[in-house]
Amino acid sequence: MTRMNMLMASAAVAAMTATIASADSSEPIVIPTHNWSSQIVMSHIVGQIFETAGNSVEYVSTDSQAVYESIRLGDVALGVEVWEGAYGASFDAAVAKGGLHSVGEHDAVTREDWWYPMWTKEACPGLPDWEALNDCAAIFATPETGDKGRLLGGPVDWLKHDQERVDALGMDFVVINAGSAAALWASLAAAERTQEPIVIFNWTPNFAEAVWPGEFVEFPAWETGCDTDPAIGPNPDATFDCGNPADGYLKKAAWDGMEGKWPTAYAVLTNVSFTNPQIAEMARLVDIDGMEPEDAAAHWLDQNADVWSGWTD
Ligand code: TMO
Repeated sequence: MTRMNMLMASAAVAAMTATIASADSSEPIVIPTHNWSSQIVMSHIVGQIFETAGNSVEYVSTDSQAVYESIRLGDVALGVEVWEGAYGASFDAAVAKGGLHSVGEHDAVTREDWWYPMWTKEACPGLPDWEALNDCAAIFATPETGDKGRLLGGPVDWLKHDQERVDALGMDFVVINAGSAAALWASLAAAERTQEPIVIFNWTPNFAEAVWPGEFVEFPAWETGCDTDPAIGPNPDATFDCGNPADGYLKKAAWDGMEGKWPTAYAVLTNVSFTNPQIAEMARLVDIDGMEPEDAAAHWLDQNADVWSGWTD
């Protein structure tokens, strides 16, 4: 590039930043983060893209169910990972009250459910069928669960209704909630050392599938209303007698006031769409490589300019 061209290019960038800054409010866009790695990294990726467009951004750690009320009220501006299985019900309830809306789905297809690493199948060959799992309940027993099997569930705020499912399907399992996602991976790594059977709550996209090959337990298939209507699912008297959606959505959510206040950032958010491998990579950078989420986000943006540069046009 000649020196003249370079001067012209930087002048164009300065003019563009100025235009954006005047279109959007200078107040920070508040982005909520939750307790699993891909969501935190993705929040920082989206926030750092906003910053390249001249916006200012703040992050606030937020309960992953209560957040939909926070978005609805405009306390936070948006949400980047609305998983159908975990948050579909809270999202829908907030939409019905008014104040937030979907700004489209990611390309990614999601699943969240009971899952086991492959070595578990040797001790319980009828897997992945849930009735076969239940027949093997005793091999999953721990001191905490007596002669019943343990499901190591996620943190309670993910609200997976696992104990309701155990009760609805008459399973010989007890749900123990892990305190954090990191506790799930630590238990899985410990079980791997002794090749002990283990069943945990897991999800995809996630880094774990690359580290520990495994399978989801196949429960009676999810049908809309299984969580609200006892008539749906095999037990006519109970809700939650089914698995989570096997091909769930991953949505983005925005406060209804976001478009008026930060039109440029809002337009970017509508364009954002990540794939399963991209989201698994975000989790891996933190959970395996040990990066801080904001550094992982900067690294990802640096390596994937071709993916996101079009979103800011
Ligand atoms: C919502 N989650 C990905 C933790 O299952």
